[in-house]
Amino acid sequence: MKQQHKIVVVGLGYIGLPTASMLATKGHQVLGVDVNPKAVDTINQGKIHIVEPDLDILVKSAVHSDNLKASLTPEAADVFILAVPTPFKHNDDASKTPDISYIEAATEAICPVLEEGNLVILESTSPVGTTERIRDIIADKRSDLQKIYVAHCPERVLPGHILRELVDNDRIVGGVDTASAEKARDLYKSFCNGEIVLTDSRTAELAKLVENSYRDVNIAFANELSLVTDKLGINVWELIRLANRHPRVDILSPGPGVGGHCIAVDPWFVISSAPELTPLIRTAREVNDSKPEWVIRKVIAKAERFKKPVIGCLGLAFKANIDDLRESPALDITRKLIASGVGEVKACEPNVHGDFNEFPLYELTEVLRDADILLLLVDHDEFKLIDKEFLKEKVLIDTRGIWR
Ligand code: SAJ
Repeated sequence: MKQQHKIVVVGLGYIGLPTASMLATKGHQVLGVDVNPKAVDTINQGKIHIVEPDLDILVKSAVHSDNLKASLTPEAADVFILAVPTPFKHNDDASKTPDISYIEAATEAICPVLEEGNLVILESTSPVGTTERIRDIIADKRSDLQKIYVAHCPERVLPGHILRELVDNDRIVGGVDTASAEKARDLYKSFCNGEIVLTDSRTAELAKLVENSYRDVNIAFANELSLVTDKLGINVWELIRLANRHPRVDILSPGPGVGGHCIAVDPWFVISSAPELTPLIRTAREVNDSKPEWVIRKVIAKAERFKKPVIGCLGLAFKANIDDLRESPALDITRKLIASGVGEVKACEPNVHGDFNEFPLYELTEVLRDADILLLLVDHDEFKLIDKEFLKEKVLIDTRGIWR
């Protein structure tokens, strides 16, 4: 029979909640801990406070099985999983230094309930050395304990596909020692079908950061190409499609910029650990961060021929078919176009209902009817299905290449 554990998951966000629910449905006794009383209440009712396909069903079944409960404070357990945010130190901090204070606070919060032989796993994306920092905090606060196992198992799931990727992706497990990595591997085996690969904690931390930096650098290459092709009057999508026919070329897609809470953030954790050695990663960040301004300039140039054009902004989310507006270049561009007064902006975001009240949102049909300029910002399925008849006689700026 498989060993069932008592597990505390600290942080019930996009990673912690799916992981907690998955472990609970595999028979472990899971206590989810969060500082947000509203999230705790919602989960205890078997409901969810974030949007992710099928997560509602998983949480409901986990709570109804009595294997998942949520609380504001941790209790004694066999395993502790930390899945709390790692933002920048200050939002306006030009040096973009990672802030691991949530991880330190979560570690301190579990210290009083730790028992001999417990396993502590860090899932949050973290700068190199954070897992060792957790080990050191515990050693300092609980010098009475002989052995606590500590490992890093970075999450690698794609928003919108979290539940599938949680089960199917390979996992990297990095221990502060071999025994810690092996213990963590045995836990992940209970729900992960992917291969579980063991390493040390520092390599695991950097591997996660490097995965997202790799993607950022490759998107920056595509975004840079989109500027060059624009200048030369060449269609970037056609160009990439042709170049990608080479067996060893696989260029990603340009867009209005890079959003979300991972790809636009994690490269800075690599840069801040070795600023003098990372000009490529830094430049890629700068290329991607400058793309929204380029799009805005494009719209303003097109608007010149009108008196007061209606500018239809299609999509606000940071990528297709989700409702997540965090660090979204589409939202940033729309906001700045409204502030610029260059025209009347009518924005449409089919995945956002109710809670958004920063500016009015319009139905797609109304935007298509009224817009002089149509700015496609997100490749949502709804926009791919627009009848080409509606696009005739409009000025089109398609940042995602879906109307080519
Ligand atoms: N984007 C482009 N062009 C592309 C691909 C993406 O402009 O060709 C843009 C998207 O529109 C979006 C941003 O990049 O604004 C990021 O989107 P994404 O789909 O590349 O990634 P995320 O942020 O949703 O999730 C990433 C994933 N990392 C990798 O694919 C290496 C995911 O596996 C990680 O778990 C997640 O970051 C995370 O939490 O770190």
